[in-house]
Formats: sequence, structure tokens, C-alpha cells
Amino acid sequence: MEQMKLRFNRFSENDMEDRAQTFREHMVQRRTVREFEPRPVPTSVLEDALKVAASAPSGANRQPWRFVVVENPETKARIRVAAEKEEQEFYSTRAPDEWLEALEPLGTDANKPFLTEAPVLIAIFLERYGVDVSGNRVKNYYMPESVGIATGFLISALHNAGLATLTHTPSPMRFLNKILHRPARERPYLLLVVGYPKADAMVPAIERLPFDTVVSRV
Ligand code: IYR
Repeated sequence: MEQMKLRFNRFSENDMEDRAQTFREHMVQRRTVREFEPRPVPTSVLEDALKVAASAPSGANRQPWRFVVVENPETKARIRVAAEKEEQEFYSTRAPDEWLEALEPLGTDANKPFLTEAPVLIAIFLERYGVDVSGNRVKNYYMPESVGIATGFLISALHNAGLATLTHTPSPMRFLNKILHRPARERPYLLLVVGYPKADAMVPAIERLPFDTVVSRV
């Protein structure tokens, strides 16, 4: 493979510390939001964030992610109906008690008004295998890891730009293939709800684990 010179910004140690602190202070404020304003989001902001996501590293650079941006109210309504149907099933029968107890502090239930209230839904699909020009299957690698990293990039980019997100995972969510006309080789990975939080939006008063619990040095 042809090589090219790496472009890499080196910062002074002072600048590194400033940048690290500024980024931390902003990122730790990110909260999952469930109440959205209907106000549309700027298209260029959305596109820039999606370009960040699409630049993520991936197994063998296969880029096994596909992002479907949904702004059409009818399509959002169809997604909401299908998601709530699955969620009703989940909350009333499928979920074991232990799972329901774990969700209790978050206050979630089978109603998903944000799916029609938020201006944008981004359906993220994982491409299980590629297809070359002759129609032959091409193997992808580390798909969940790759799509997870790209999703993290996307959430961070949207937050950086001043937009709120909600990671929604109706289960099962195969209905997204049908509604969004995606081929069977693409598996729905996550539904990202994007917009501005309502002015009086509330979030559960949950805390992150102590730093020492999640990070150790050996
Ligand atoms: N998919 C359901 C249930 C749910 C599961 C987990 I794990 C959460 O952190 C939140 C919700 C729903 O979206 O309500």
C-alpha cells in the first residue's frame, strides 16, 4: 500500500493541558435527554458531526457503519409506532424483573414521544459484510467495536456542537430495515435521537462511578 506523510498537530504541554481540561469540562456535562424541542437543527452541524463519525477507525478500515438521517415526520411517526409496539412487549412481558428494577431510576417506559418530537433521528446500521463490484461478499471485521467507536464520535461531535442526544435501542429493531429500506446485511445498531432539550427538561439525578473504581494503575 502506498504511504503518505502523517499530519499530526503537536501542542505544547501547556496547550495539551488546557485542551484536555476544556474538553473534559464540556464532555462530562453531557446527559442523555428524553424531552426535546421540535426546533430543527442546522443541517451543516448535523453533516459535520456525521463526517466526524465517518472518520472513525475501524477493523481493516472497512467502515461498517451506515447512518440514516430521518427528519420526515411521517417516517418518524412510523418508527415511533413500531418502537412502542416492541417496547410495550418488552416492559410488560419480555423484560425480567431484575432488568425492570435496573431501569426504575431512569424512569423509562414503553412510551417514546421523543421519536416524533425530536427534529432528527439517526438510525445507525452495522454492515455485517460488504459487497464488491462483482456482487461478491467482502468480510468486515470488529463490526460492533467499529460502529461503537463511530457512534461515540458522533455523540461527542453533536454534544460539542451544542445538541442533545438520546441513545435509544428498541429491541428487537429489525423494523428499521423495513421502514428505512435497508438491505438485510445491515443490522440496526442504535437509534440516536438528536435535538435541543426542552427548556424545562429533567434528567435523573444519577452519578458516575468513582474514578478509582473505573481506572486503576498497575
Ligand atoms: N430499550 C428499552 C429499555 C431500556 C434498556 C436500557 I439497558 C436502558 O438503559 C434504557 C432503556 C427502552 O428504550 O426503553
